[in-house]
Amino acid sequence: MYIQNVDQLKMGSVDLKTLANAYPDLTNDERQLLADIRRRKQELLSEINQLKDELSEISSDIDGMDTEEGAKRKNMAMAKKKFNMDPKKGIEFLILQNLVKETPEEVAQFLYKEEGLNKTAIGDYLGEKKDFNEAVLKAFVELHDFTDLILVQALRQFLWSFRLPGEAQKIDRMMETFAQRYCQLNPDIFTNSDTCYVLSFAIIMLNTSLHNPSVKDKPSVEQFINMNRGIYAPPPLLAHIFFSIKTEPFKIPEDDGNDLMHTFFNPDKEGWLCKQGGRYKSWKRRWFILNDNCFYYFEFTTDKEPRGIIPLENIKVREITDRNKEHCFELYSGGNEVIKACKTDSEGKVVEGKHTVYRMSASTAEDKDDWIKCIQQSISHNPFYDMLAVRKKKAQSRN
Ligand code: 4IP
Repeated sequence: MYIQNVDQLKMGSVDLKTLANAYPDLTNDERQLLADIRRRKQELLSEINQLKDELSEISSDIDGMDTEEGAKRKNMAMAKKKFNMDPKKGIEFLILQNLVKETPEEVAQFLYKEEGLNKTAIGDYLGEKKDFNEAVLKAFVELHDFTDLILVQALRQFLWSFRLPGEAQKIDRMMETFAQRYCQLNPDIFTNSDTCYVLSFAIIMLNTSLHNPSVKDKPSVEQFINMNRGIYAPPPLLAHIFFSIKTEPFKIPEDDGNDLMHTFFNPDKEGWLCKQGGRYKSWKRRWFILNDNCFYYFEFTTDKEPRGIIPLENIKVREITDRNKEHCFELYSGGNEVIKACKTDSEGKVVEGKHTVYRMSASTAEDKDDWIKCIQQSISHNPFYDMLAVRKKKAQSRN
């Protein structure tokens, strides 16, 4: 019998006597060597088995981790999908699944950093008038670093991270948060955040005027500076802004038609018109500026102070024929009462106007039509202009 016990051999625990019986032809040294080899083999086998156990333990850990990660990834994809359909539900799901903590900072991080979120949904969520959403908006704006950026660059960055919602109140809150953050990081540029706010809108409107094909009269840099002289922004800064927007329009997130360009379509206009006097019906050539629901007239284009201001509240405009002048239109108030307006008299005192109608004559029929169109657009109620007018007043009173 060569092998008495197979198991013994397999285990390598055979002694020399057993080997002598199994292999009578081998010398003692050879048997010793064989025994050593078998012992070593057994040691290696047990080491291999130990390693196998360790490996299977690690791989079951990895499997566990994989499923946890996988589930997390799946939930995150689901949260994004939900968010894009209904931002409020998406955030609730995210918190419920422990994907973010219920803090404004964590939610803001999610909105700012996660890919695949719909920018309209982000804008809607940030614009919501609830304490938590407002805190998220603040945290979201704080994730942007506007330090040492000129206002246009900061706006470019800001307006690219979400889509401004169409509602005036929402836009107001968002732009206010933006302006405060910008001024906090760049304290030496504006005297107050209302000025920064108003200028931000002027920039958005300039972008529309310069790049919207439906705006025919593109403003020049001088006109842009003139239009914003009430804002207290230095002309070199305004010029820099003008050329930055002219060479590179704002890139705004995908739109559904109700876009920023439409919302802020700029009906402002300026140019020469002849104006008939109130009591004495003489005609005077005046430089007119239509801006923010107000009609201003100046003797010269370079004058700092207007000769007269006609607020367009409760005012209507119509085409009219005049015996002495061509291409006429007039502003009227409906009743036969005096239109509320103010003017500077010959002694430089500000007095009330005395017109029941303001009759003007343009130099061409097209220009007359354009004035009528722009005035009509300006007087039709637009909450954005109300909102801006409030800010402008605030900015001016604080300057
Ligand atoms: C004046 O006529 C001018 O037309 C004034 O216009 C006008 O003031 C005066 O209206 C009118 O009497 P004369 O210059 O011939 O005297 P402007 O101020 O542009 O020079 P308005 O109110 O249109 O500014 P009354 O209503 O102030 O008389």
